[in-house]
Amino acid sequence: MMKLREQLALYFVMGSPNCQSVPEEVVEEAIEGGVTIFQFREKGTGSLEGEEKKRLAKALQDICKKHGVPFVVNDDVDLAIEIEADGVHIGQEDEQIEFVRKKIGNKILGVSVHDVEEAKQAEALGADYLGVGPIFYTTTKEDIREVSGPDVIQAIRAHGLTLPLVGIGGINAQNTHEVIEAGADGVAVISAISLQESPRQSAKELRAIIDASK
Ligand code: 3NM
Repeated sequence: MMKLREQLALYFVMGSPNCQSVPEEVVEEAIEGGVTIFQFREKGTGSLEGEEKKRLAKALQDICKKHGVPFVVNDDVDLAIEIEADGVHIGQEDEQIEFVRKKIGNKILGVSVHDVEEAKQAEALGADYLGVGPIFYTTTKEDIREVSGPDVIQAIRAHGLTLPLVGIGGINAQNTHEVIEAGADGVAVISAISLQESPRQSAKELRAIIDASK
């Protein structure tokens, strides 16, 4: 199996509110284009709940399984355990890292961080990878922190943190190379794939840039 660091190259994050067409089709196309890991993030206006949310999660998980792409659930630790997802991604405001680790055992545990201190703490508490952001301005998420630019990734690396990490927030085909060159193992994107005319073509383009920037 590929190492997590390699699997993080092109991290597609998405839920039904992020799609203009059928979510299953968006994910399938994105993976065919070159997405290497997927996060189900069912949040925001019009997001599904309960059984509907679970149904979509399982459908997207099946697509990921078919292609051998890890399937990660955002925030909802109980759902991740119930459907046997490959991992969980949590923010600073969600359940504590240690507590979640106890619940999920050796599943992948990703943690959102915004600066060097949070990165150090997440590593010490046993995160498997970090999502660092917002690197650039984005309107996809409402409650974002201050935009940091790729410099925060450079700073995290300069402090000796070697944990696999991806940048997130406003990343697209124009600025992906800056994120990789700053020291990220990959980029996490929503709209640069989900809202494009061809998720397949957009993923393919991003993947080529990432591979060329390493
Ligand atoms: N987390 P887009 S920014 C889900 O800063 C998320 O932690 C962020 O969407 C953070 O690729 C963000 O469309 C939104 O900008 C990413």
